[in-house]
Amino acid sequence: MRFLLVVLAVGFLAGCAGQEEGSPEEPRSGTVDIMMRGFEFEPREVWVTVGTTLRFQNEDSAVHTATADAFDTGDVASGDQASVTVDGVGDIQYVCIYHEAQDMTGTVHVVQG
Ligand SMILES: [Cu+2]
Repeated sequence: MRFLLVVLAVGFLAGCAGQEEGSPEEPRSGTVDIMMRGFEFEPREVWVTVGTTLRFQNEDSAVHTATADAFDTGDVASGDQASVTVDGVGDIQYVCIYHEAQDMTGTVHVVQG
């Protein structure tokens, strides 16, 4: 019985980790939250399907952006959020235009749903 509980707990934790970022096999869809926290995007890399909305939430005191060729949130003030929708398959590299030099960058892998 104890063994079973441990297996369930590990499975639950693995499920949460997968849910957080998705994977090539199990991309996320709907609305996916990406935190702007500590001058980093979190998660830094996500897998989503075409049509997914990315909701960037700024938990820092500094202003951030999430900027790519495919989308641009514009300025996101402290405590604010901004959403963009990805509508094409491919890998999107994005940056915060203010903190790119501090390696505030992220990647969105957009795959067919
Ligand atoms: Cu920034």
